[in-house]
Amino acid sequence: MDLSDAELTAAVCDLAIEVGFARAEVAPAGDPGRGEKFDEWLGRGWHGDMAYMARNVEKRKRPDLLVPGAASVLSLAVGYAPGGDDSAASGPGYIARFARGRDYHKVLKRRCAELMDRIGEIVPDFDGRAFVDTAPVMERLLAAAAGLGWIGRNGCLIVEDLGSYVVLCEIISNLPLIPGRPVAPGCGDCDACIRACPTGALHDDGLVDSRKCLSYLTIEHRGDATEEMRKFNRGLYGCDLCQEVCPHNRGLPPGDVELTSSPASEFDLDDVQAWSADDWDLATRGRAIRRAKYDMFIRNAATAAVRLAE
Ligand code: B12
Ligand code: SF4
Ligand code: SF4
Repeated sequence: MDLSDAELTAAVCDLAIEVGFARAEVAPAGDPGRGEKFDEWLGRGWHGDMAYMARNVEKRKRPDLLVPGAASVLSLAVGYAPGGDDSAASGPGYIARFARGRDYHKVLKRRCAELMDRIGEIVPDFDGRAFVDTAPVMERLLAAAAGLGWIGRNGCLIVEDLGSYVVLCEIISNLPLIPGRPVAPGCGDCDACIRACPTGALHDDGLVDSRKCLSYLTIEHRGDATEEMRKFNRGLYGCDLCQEVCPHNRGLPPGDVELTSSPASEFDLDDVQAWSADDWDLATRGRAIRRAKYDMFIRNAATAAVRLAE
C-alpha cells in the first residue's frame, strides 16, 4: 500500500483504537526536551532505592538511542477510571486503582503485539519495539510531547475525558509518523493535589520525592515501614490521593474492562496479616500487585490497619 506520511499516521492511530487503546498520538524519536527535569530529580536523590532509574539515562531521554534507526514514537493510553460511585474506594487496605484489574503490563503488551502485526500487514518493512512501563523510556514526557495529554501538578499525565487514570505504553519504530502537538496544561491556579498529599512528597514543580511517596513506599521500598508509612499509610498497594482530588478525574466514564475488574478493597487487613507465603502467591498471581513481595504486603497491611483503629 502506498500511503503518504499523513495517511500512514491516521491509519496507524485508527488501528491502535481498533486493538483496544483509548488514545494514540505520535512523538518525535529524537530529544523530546525537558530531560533536565529528570536530571534534577535524580540529582536530588528522589529516585530512592530505584537504582535502575539512574541507569541508561541518555537512552531514557532519547528513544532513537534506545532503538537505533527509530523515526517515531507511538504513545498509547488505556483508561482505568472506576466509574460510578467511587467514594469508598480509599478506605484502609485499599489497592490503588491502576492495579485493581488484570496486570496492565500483560494487557498492554498483548495489545501492542496485535497492533504491530496489523501494522506489518500494511507496511512490510515495519520494524518496531513495544515498551510498557519497565524500560528506560520517559513515558509521561513522550505522551505530553505527543499531545496525548498534559502533565498536572500531581506529576501525572492528564488526558481529556480519561483524566489521569490512564496507563501508558509506546511503540518505537522506523515509521515516519507525523508528531502531534502538545496541549496546554489545565491546572490553572488549583493546588488540590499538593494539599492532599499527606507526606509532602509532591512538590509544586511537578516532581515527586519517591522516598516520601506512599506509592513508592508500598510498592518499591523493601525493609521496615518508614515514618511516613507508620503515620499515613492506608493502602495495601499504591496511593491515589493526589489523583482522587483532581477535578479532571470527576465524572469520568468507566475505564477499560480488563483493568477495572476487581473490587476496590478485596482483602481484609486481618486476613492479609495472617497470610502465609502460599496465600500471598495465590492472591497475587497474574496481577500487577505481585510487585509487592510477601513481606511487603504484611508490612503494608500492618501500617494500614493502624488507620482502622484511629
Ligand atoms: C519511577 C516511577 C514511579 C515512582 C516516581 C514517580 C514520579 N512522579 O517520578 C513512584 C514509585 C513514586 C511512582 C508512583 C506512581 N506511578 Co509511576 N512510574 C514510574 C516510572 C517507572 C518512571 C517515572 C519517571 O521517570 N520519574 C521521574 C520523573 C522526573 O519523570 P516523569 O514523572 O516522567 O516526569 C517528566 C514529565 O513530567 C516531564 N514534564 C513535566 N512537565 C512537562 C511539560 C511538557 C510540555 C513536557 C513535554 C514534559 C513535561 O518532565 C519530567 C522529567 O523529564 C514510570 C514509567 C516510565 N518508564 O516512564 C511510571 C508511571 C509514571 N507511573 C504511573 C502510575 C500509574 C503511578 C501511580 C499513579 C501509581 C499509584 N496509584 O500508586 C503513582 C503516581 C505518583 C505520582 N504522583 O507521580 C504511570 C503514570 C500514568 C500517568 N497518568 O501519568 C506510569 C507512566 C507507568 C505506566 N506505564 O503507565 N511511579
Ligand atoms: S501518590 Fe500519595 S504519597 Fe505519592 S505524591 Fe501522590 S498523594 Fe503523595
Ligand atoms: S488537582 Fe488541580 S493542580 Fe493537581 S493536577 Fe489536578 S488540576 Fe492540576
